[in-house]
Amino acid sequence: MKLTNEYLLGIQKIVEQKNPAEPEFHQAVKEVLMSLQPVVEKNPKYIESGVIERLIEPERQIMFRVPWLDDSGKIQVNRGFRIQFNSAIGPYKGGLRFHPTVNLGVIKFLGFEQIFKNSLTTLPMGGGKGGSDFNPKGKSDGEIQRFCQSFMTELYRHIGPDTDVPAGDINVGAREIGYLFGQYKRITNTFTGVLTGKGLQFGGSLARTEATGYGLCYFTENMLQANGKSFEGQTVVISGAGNVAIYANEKATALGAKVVAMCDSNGYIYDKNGVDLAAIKQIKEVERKRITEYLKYHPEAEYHEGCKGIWTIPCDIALPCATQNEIDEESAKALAANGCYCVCEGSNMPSTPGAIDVYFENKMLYGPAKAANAGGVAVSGLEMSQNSERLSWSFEKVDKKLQGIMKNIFDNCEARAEEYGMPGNYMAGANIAGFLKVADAMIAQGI
Ligand code: NDP
Ligand code: 2IT
Repeated sequence: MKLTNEYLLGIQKIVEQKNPAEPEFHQAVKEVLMSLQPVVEKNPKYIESGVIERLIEPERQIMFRVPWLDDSGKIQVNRGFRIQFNSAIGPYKGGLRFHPTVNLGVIKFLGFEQIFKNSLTTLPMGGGKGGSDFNPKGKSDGEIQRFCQSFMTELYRHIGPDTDVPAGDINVGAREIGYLFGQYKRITNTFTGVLTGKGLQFGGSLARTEATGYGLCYFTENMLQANGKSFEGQTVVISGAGNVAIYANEKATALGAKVVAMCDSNGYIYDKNGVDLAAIKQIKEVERKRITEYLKYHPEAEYHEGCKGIWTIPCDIALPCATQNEIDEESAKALAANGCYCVCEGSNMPSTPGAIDVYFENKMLYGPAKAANAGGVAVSGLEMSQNSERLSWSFEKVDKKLQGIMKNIFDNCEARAEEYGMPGNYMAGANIAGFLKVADAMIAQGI
C-alpha cells in the first residue's frame, strides 16, 4: 500500500517534522493514514473537523526522573514516561514497558496504536502507554521493588481509576504490577482498580494472564475459518517466550496446532516434536532464565544464537509475540518461500512496512496487531468492570467474553475492509474500524 492522498501526506509531513528522531511513531502513524485514504475521500467531515490533526498529537506527555538505589548503595537514574494520547471514548488505558530500548518515540507509537486497539474492543477505554528505559535483566528482586516504588512515586499524581489505568507490557508482569499497586495504595490511601493485571488476591481478573495469547489465537482462528482453514494440524512458529508467547502457544496447541519454535532476545529453540510448554513455563515464569536452558529438558532439540533465524523455519502460521519490527522484508520473504500462509501479530507492530508488503504480494492472511492482540487490554477492561462492581467473575465467564470480543473484532475488521473496497485487508479494516468510533466521539465532543 502507498500513501498518495495529498491531505494525508500533509499530515504525515507534520508528524515527521514535529517529532524528529521518532521513527517508530512515524511508522505507526503512516500505516493508519494509508488505511484512512478511502475514508477521508468518502467522508470529507473527517478532514473538515481537523480530527486527524488532533489525533496525532497526544493530549498529554509526561516524562520524569526515576532515581533508585541499587544493591551496592549506588544511585541509579532512569527516565519514566506516560503518554496520555486520547481520552475520547474512556480513561487512558495501556501498558507500561520497562526495557533499555524505551524512548519517547517508542512509547508514542505504542500509545498511538493503543487508541485504535482499545476502540476495537468496544469497551470504554482511551489510549495511553508508559514505561521506562530501566533494564530489569540481572536486577535483584529488591532492586525491582525499589525501582517500581520510585516510578510510582511520580506516576501516581497523573493516574487514577477514572483517569488513566496502566497495566503490563514487556518486562512488566504480575510482580511489577504488585509493587506498583502497593506503592499507589500507600501514597493515596485508596484501594481502587488503578492498575490492571493485578494479583488475584487484590482485584486481578481471572484469565488476564492468558488473555493476550488466547485472544490472539481466537482472532487467528476466526480469520482462518473465514478463509476455509483452521489451526488443526498446522505447524506454528511463535517468537518470544514471555507472557503473550506462552499463552499463544498454550491456546494454539489446544486448538490442534503444533508449535515448533520459540525464542528470547538471545536466540531460538527449534523442537520438531513440538515445544514442551511446561519446560518453557518453568524456565521463563519460575526461574526467569534464558531459553537455551530448554536443551537441558530436551537435548534432542536445537538452539540457535540470534532471533532472526526463527523466521527461516518452515511453518504454516507465524505468530510474532516478542517486539516491534521483528519481521523485516527478508524474513517475510523467507516465511512465504517456506509455505507460511498466515501471519498474525501478538506483539505490537512486529512487521516492518516492507514485510507487510510481502504478506500482501503473496496473498497471505495477515492479522494486524491492534486487532489480533487486543484481547489483553479487553480483559483489562473487564478487570476494571469487576473492580467497579467489587466482584470477580469466573475464568469461564471472562474467557467466554474474550472469545466474543475477538470474534466481534474480526467481523468488524472484515466488514470495514469490504465496505471501503479492500476485501481481505484486515489491516485497513482494523485501522478504519478503530478510527471511526474515536473520530466520531471527538467530533461530537467539540474541540
Ligand atoms: P514479556 O516481557 O513477557 O516477553 C517479551 C518476550 O519477547 C521475551 O521473551 C523477550 O526476550 C522477547 N523480546 C523482548 N524484546 C526483544 C527484542 N528486542 N528482541 C528479541 N526478543 C525480544 O512481554 P509480553 O509477552 O507481555 O509482550 C510481548 C509483546 O506483546 C510486546 O510487543 C508487547 O507490547 C505486546 N503485547 C503485550 C500485551 C500484554 O498483555 N502483555 C498485550 C498486547 C501486546 P528477553 O527475555 O530475552 O528480553
Ligand atoms: O499493548 C497492550 O495492549 C498491552 N500491553 C496491554 C494493555 C492493558 O492495559 O492491558
